[in-house]
Amino acid sequence: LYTYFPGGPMWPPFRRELRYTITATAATSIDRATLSAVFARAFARWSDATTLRFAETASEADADITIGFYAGSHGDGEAFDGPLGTLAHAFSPTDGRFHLDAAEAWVADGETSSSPGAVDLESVAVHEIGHLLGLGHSSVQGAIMYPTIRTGTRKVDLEADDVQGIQSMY
Ligand code: TQI
Ligand code: CA
Ligand code: ZN
Ligand code: ZN
Repeated sequence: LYTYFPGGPMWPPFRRELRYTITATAATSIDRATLSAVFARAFARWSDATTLRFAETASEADADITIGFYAGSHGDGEAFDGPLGTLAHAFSPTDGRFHLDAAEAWVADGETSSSPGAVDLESVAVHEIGHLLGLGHSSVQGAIMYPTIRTGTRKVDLEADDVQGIQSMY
């Protein structure tokens, strides 16, 4: 079953259109257009299941959600750890920070990869967006919010459990 963050934080009902910006891309070799496309697909998984809408904005001042790649310690007390281990983290509503470990071998083309340590960016993005919206981890194996994923695999489709969880909020 799905869970919420302690206290059940969520985006309030008058905020159903959330804007995100992709900043701090210097630490990744993935090009800008590819990043825009991957995150747009990842957000669409959740907007398709809810009344939420997401739009990319170039202006950080306008953004509810800020996405960036960082290596090692990056100022929030949650240092990244190099290849594998922690891949990314996202803060609960309505913080909006979503950070990715620049040291991962991110796969951003939607293909699965057999190279050791490859991590599918879209799969991680779909999971972290669940956290940004207020979901914790699920006990249902196969759910997007289940707390493990095998490296080199792609898991981007919401399961019934993810849909029930998010629809209980939005
Ligand atoms: N990052 C953890 C995660 O997002 C961070 C974390 C640990 C966390 N405990 C938490 C976040 C409790 C919220 C609540 O789960 S991670 C996966 C998965 C990670 C893990 O880098 O380990 C994915 C990031 F689920 F596959 F294991 C993305 Cl998809
Ligand atoms: Ca890492
Ligand atoms: Zn961080
Ligand atoms: Zn998680």
